[in-house]
Amino acid sequence: MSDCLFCRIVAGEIPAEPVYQDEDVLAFRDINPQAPLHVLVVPRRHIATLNDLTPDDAGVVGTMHLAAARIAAEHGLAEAGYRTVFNCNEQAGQTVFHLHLHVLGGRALGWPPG
Ligand code: D5M
Repeated sequence: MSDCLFCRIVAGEIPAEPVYQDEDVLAFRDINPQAPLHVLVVPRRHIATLNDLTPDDAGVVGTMHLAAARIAAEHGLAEAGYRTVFNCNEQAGQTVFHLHLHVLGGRALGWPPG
């Protein structure tokens, strides 16, 4: 989708700071970090929200989580802990409608989220 921000990052049309990539996903630093580590893991293929997943997407969603754990470990956070978050639609605060998994860590994170 040419008008999707994260599709354009995946295509290299908009710069981002990549931290991991494979054939199915790209991970890059959030432009407005909420923690010392704040990375977004996105599928290369456009999927708007969690509601739009189909059983065929189970593999890529698994890959997104494996990437998150790998990124956290590479940043020394496996033992200390970190958080992964999908925001889905307006009340959860989703602002970019291309599925993305937030990976947050490097500080104590409050619960419940606001
Ligand atoms: O999260 C959307 C996230 O996307 C939010 O944390 C900011 C981030 N964002 C927006 N534009 C960019 C660019 N250009 N690079 C990196 N990160 C970006 P949501 O869950 O939809 O609220």
